[in-house]
Amino acid sequence: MQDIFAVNEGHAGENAELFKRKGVFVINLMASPGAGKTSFILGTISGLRERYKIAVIEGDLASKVDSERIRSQGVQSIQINTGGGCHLEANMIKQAIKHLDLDGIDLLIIENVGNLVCPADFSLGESARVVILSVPEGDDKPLKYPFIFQRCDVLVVNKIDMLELTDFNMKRLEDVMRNLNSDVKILLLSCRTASGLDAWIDWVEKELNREGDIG
Ligand SMILES: Nc1nc2c(ncn2[C@@H]2O[C@H](COP(=O)(O)OP(=O)(O)O)[C@@H](O)[C@H]2O)c(=O)[nH]1
Ligand SMILES: [Mg+2]
Repeated sequence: MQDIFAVNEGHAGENAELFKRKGVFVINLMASPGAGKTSFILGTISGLRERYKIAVIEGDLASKVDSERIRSQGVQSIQINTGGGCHLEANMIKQAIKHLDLDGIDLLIIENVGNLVCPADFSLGESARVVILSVPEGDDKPLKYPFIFQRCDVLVVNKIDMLELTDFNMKRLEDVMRNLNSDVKILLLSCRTASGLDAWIDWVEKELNREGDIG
């Protein structure tokens, strides 16, 4: 396992260097199946597409359903099928980005394979790690799958339109998260109603401008 991680870190470091050189801000988006990753990417596209050039890499075990959803919005999307693999690895991203003109891209969003376990261990060379937890999954998931929640920059709590249908306890979630990851930014969102989308768009835009300053 240590060899596998070391090889992955090597590729991730090379990806990160390339992204930095080309001025691309890269989000590694992780969550369970059905938490709303693709819906979230579509919302992000609608909020930023007029000011920034966006591309998407979709990771799934099989099918090209999600990349077709993205392409239907006129945004470039590359599908990676892992053929059963439960996470993306940096080398897969390295191959996929050969098909992108990074010079023309400001923001690259990578939808990782739906899974709260394995993606946490494999850096892709991203600038930020964003995890989505959706309300129907329950507020206890950070307790049960701590690693992915410990290592994220932003936690998006999606499907807040469903809060009243469940016993999801936001205070309990926030308390657990402060213990696991005191620096995390928590954003509440409904991809269905777009409530909370502005705060997310503001966060990304600040990061994009910061990248521009450095680059
Ligand atoms: N009620 C509600 N449903 C949502 C929300 N976001 C996504 N969904 C639904 O959840 C399902 C899974 O969404 P999808 O974006 O495909 O999730 P993914 O598997 O994580 O990419 C779809 O039926 C979406 O319409 C939300 O904020 N509220
Ligand atoms: Mg999806």
